[in-house]
Amino acid sequence: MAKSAAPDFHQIESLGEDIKRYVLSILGNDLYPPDPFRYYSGLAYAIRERLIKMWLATQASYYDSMSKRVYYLSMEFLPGRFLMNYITNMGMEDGCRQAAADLGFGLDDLAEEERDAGLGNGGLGRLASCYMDSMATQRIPGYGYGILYDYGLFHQRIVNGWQEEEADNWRRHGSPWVIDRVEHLYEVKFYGRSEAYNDPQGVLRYRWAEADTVMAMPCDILIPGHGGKHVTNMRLWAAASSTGFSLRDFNQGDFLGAMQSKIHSENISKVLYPNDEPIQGKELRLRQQYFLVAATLRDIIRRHKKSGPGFAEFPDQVAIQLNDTHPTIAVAELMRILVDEEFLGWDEAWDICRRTFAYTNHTVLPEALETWPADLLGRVLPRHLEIIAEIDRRFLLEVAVAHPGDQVRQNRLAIIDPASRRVRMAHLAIVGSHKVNGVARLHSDILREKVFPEFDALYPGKFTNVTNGITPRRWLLQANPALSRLITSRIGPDWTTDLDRLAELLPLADDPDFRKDWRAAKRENKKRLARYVLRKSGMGINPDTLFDVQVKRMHEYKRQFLNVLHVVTLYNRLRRDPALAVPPRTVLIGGKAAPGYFMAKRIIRLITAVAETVNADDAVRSRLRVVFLPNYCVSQAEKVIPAADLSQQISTAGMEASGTGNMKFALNGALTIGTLDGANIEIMEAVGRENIFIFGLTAKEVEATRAAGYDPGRRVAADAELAEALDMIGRGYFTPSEPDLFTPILDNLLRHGDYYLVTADYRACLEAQDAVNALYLDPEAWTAASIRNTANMGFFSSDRAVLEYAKNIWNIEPLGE
Ligand code: 26R
Repeated sequence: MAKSAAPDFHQIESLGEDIKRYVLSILGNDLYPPDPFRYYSGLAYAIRERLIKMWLATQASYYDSMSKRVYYLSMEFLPGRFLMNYITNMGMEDGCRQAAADLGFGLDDLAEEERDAGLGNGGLGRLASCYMDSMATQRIPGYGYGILYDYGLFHQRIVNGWQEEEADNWRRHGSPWVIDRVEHLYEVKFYGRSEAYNDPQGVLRYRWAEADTVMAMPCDILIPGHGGKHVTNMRLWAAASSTGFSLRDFNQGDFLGAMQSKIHSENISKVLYPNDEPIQGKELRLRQQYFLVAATLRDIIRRHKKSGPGFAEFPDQVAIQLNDTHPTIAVAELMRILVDEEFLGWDEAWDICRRTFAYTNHTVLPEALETWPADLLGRVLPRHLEIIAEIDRRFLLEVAVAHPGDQVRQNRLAIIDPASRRVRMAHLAIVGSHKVNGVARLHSDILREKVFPEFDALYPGKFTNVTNGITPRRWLLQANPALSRLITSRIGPDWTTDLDRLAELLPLADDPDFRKDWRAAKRENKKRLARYVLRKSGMGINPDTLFDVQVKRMHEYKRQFLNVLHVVTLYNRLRRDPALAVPPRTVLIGGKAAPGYFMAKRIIRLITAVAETVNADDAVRSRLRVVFLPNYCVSQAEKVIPAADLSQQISTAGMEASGTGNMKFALNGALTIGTLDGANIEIMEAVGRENIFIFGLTAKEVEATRAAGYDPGRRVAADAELAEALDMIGRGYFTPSEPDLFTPILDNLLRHGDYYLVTADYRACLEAQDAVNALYLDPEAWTAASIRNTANMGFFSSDRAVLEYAKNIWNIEPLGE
């Protein structure tokens, strides 16, 4: 059975005919004139058909092996485009190229027709998608579970220098990758009340009465592993009204009123919340979270029951990973099902729960730790609030045993904060799981030592670390064909599933011919990006300049502002000394700001303003250019990252949990300029201190600096270049018609204590940039360092990461061949 997915599923010969058939029959379109979008869709359906056959074989092998499975619960997935990923993972690239050419198209042009699936905000969602790829490739039996939002993350446009948001109606022109399973609907309840009753034996029980119901429809997206031997399923739920509309209201003549409840239900999967900071008390968000959890647990339990064993064996068959606290209501939901519906005793149910769940934390920003007002939670999910209160009561008894009489500690650890009456989702997740992990070593240390030390003391061994990883298939093999070809020509193809093999490139760093080829690959990628920038923004950039890139969500802690201060300083230096011995530079910055994040939007405006001024200044034109890349997303990252020389990873130390962009850049041979934060530390250890530009305060120093009462004013007064740059921004040098535009940014820095310590790290950042310039002026040395970066990135494969989860957290063995 394991040999089920043999290559004959791929059926390359009939591909061209299949594409035409799909254009005609499924899409109902003429073959002429040959429209690229139609042919992209035709190709997609042809691939989909082949994939479904493989998937059915994979499912059969799961059932045969009776293996334990992992369920990765996430409110966000960020897969990007599918077509090329399917094609490369299934080994169909040559066949597809030929078929496309026979129809008069380039395969890459067809691939450009696809819209990104942007069902996530950033790092957390993209990580989930990398893990799907690795689970499929490493044959770890599992599923991703999430929500099929009608609208993904908004599309960003830049209008007069400002961000504007546009709805991302990503499925408008069809989505060949989504398989609607209309026949498998579940009911999900909301509202109503919890009702006590006596069962026939006279035992007191509870049930959920007078609830509203919403239907959850599963939609599957198949994820093929590399080599095409295994396919993982990502099941995303779409909401549908349970009744269509209320017939009673309709009969009484209230048509709109009748439609109202239908709309209310279907709103649940309407839109992804575009925030990467707290969503305060939004009922719809809570309903989304419960919708995901309730439908998913029903599906898991259905599958468990079908396979035979009872609930005592549940944790031996099922591992559930909570991707941040967003799906944590699952702890209460599983308890509800086991106690209220399956009639297990509390202690037995609780034991099952804890052995089933594990929780990954992705942020230490205090404002991002999720809490829900108990009132709101109790109104939407009445029985769950009771269950959480009971979990809390029993947990606090445990605390009281460990620390008798320490009421203050009990209040600090309580799941329901007695002062604010808010439910602390992280506490519920910690108490309800057997493992809690951070996503980089520093982050996991901070969780244990600073954020949750009392939980760590209470539950020794529960806290652990799994440093994030990225999939080498999408982020090197697919995104960077030039470099992939070169690597494969020297060390063979096995690095794609065994990334440590890249270390075999190390000796080649000393080979001048290899370095020349390496530079040629980078140059090809830079030209590709230059063409893209020209197409999208009409602006020409020069591939023979240093490409200095910062792409990520806009956030104060990520310090795009520090990047701007470097740009302004470099600008000033070049104006003063046009012969300055620095390499010409193109600074590329991209990222979306949460629509309500005032300061992040101002920083975008500052970047576009600086870009306008610098790019219009003939005195520096050929030495410095600044580009804001609109609408940063996965498909754009695939073009930007392989073209970067320098990767900016400059968050305030202690604040970026891990970062994954940092890994993608280094894997593609960019050198990092960064702080000792998140996974940067581990990247430095891997690539070597001499192949990375590290600067700035450490996490411990950040803490001490803040504790000592940092005074940005003194720092600015002592640094003429810093003072000059701030002065220019503050006085409207870059926006003469609106001189006060950036006062709020400056106030944050100079009047409100510079919480993110931009001024504290400024000088160190500039010195690091001096070192960048010096090395770049020596192309041979730069290239050798670039090769050493790629060669040492094996550890950061998501294959390694999911295998760690499987071994240390899920207790799951990968399936054999
Ligand atoms: C509560 C809710 C509004 C919310 C808060 C924070 C929603 C989303 C977030 C974003 C967080 C959880 C996130 O994306 N964190 C990122 O996770 C990446 C993957 O682990 C890390 O690499 C990255 O450092 C971290 O910021």
